[in-house]
Amino acid sequence: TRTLRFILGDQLSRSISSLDGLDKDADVVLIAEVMEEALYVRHHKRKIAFLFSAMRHFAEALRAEGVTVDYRRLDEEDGARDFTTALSDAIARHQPEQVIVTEPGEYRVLAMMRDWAETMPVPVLIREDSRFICPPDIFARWAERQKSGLTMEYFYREMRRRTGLLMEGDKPVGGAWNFDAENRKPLPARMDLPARPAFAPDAVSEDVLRLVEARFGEHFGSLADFAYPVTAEDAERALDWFIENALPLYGDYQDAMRQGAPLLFHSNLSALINAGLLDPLDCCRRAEAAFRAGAAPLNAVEGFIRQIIGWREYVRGVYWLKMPGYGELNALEARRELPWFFWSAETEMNCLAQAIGETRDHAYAHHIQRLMVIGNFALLAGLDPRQVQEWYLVVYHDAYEWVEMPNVVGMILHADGGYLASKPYAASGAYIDRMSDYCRGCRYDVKAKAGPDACPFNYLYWDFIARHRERFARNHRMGVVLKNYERMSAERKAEIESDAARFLGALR
Ligand code: FAD
Ligand code: DLZ
Ligand code: SF4
Repeated sequence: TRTLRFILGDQLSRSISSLDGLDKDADVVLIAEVMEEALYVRHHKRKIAFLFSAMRHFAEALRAEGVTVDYRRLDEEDGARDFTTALSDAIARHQPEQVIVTEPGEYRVLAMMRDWAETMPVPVLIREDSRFICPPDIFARWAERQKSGLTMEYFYREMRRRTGLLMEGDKPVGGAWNFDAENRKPLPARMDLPARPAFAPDAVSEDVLRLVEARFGEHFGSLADFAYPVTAEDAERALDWFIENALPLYGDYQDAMRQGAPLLFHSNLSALINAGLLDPLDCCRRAEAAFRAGAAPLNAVEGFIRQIIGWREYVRGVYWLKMPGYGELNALEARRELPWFFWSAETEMNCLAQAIGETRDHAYAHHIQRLMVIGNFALLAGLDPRQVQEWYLVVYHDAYEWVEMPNVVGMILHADGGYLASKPYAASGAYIDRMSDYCRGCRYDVKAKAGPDACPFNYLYWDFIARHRERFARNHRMGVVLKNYERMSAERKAEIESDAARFLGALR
């Protein structure tokens, strides 16, 4: 063997940099199911099943090409405990001259890889992950130039220029960079949603589903009706389906929520992109082509592209810039334990019960559920950032630390003091009522401001503002809200405080 190429579970792309220069006659590709990766947090069953099945299918596809693959299964006799053992076993078996890996999505694993370079008997080369548009050092240089703090929008414009997506020369197509103002419509009650394609499990997936139920049966979540793509071909079909059927209305209803319909017009491609079954830039080019062909409007296509080359790249940049240490931040000194209903979905707050129940059933919730329902609650209730991070890393099938952590620490909890997003995404019940039909089925009254029947978001919002008013006084984007609070009567302020204390005191 000349080169041993180690591919991790979220690097399942034929064009991954660790496969560049592959010599089919001499090299071996190592892929390993290992207990430590399934247990460092107790991932949702669906996430483990998706990854193991995708890994097995990827190995098959490489073999079909004539590549030698050393595939370590979790359930074999001498299965490897962790990445390090899997690699040293494979070095002993294949006696390679060198090992090549692609940089991972987590600082924890990067530290492991750097260790390998020291401790393994052959050189270990770590290559850049070329699936991302903005390498960490370019992001760091951009961030350094931003003298008054980071703004995603400016970063996004750089990425538009860098990729040429939706550009005419150096100008944005349509004369504006951003059409977000058009992308906040509530869903009309009678609006039909497009039926989704299902990807029924094949024999490989059935095997994996049995393995996951047997080994990780106690983990959060359901495996019922598993129908997510696990091959690059099926991922491509899911992308085709999205571009044709959901993209045209993706923009309009991007922020809408409807009970019983977690997907709406969302792509549900995140787990496929993050694991390597789809290329992010390719997804954007496909969306752009639909716009150029007149098959999807600009607000939808721009919105979709912004999520991918804007937000997705931006959060990754912040992650690598701020690690290690980003996960420990707690600017708002939030210390409350995660309530049990995050695992049981049993709460009388209907919006939360729906979003958490869908998360349990599908390992998915769309962005506004994650941000403005669950995230908003975590922020207002002052939940411990470490526990909230772990929850988000466990429950979503697209969750890896590089993307989960900045979304939790920076976007929802403001635990980084406003580094990633200058203003906390806090909202009262009125926002959820406007954007969803959840409140109709809720035991709380979204219109009531105080007392045991009032929507808890209503007083938790003001209690949150009150608790942090000194800090927020320094944030000009919070000026109007603070003024509204200061104008309240002393009785009203006391009522907010006691409603919040009663509610929070009863959380278990
Ligand atoms: P669509 O709405 O169809 O969006 C298209 C694509 O844009 C997504 O597939 C995703 O790749 C990308 N994207 C959109 N928003 C973001 C964002 N804020 N950050 C990064 N990428 C984005 N996304 C993850 O992939 N993994 C996570 O672990 C994750 N954790 C999150 C935690 C919180 C608290 C919040 C608020 C958001 C999180 N997101 C995460 C971002 C976003 O919610 C999901 O990417 C999205 O819901 C996935 O569904 P979709 O593919 O249907 O998205
Ligand atoms: C999430 C995950 C799980 C559950 N299992 C494995 C595994 O057995 N083998 C593997 O290579 N990768 C797995 N992964 C994905 C890794 O955790 C991921 O590659 C690292 O966290 C780096 O992002
Ligand atoms: Fe959620 Fe409040 Fe509406 Fe109930 S009333 S669904 S708690 S926003």
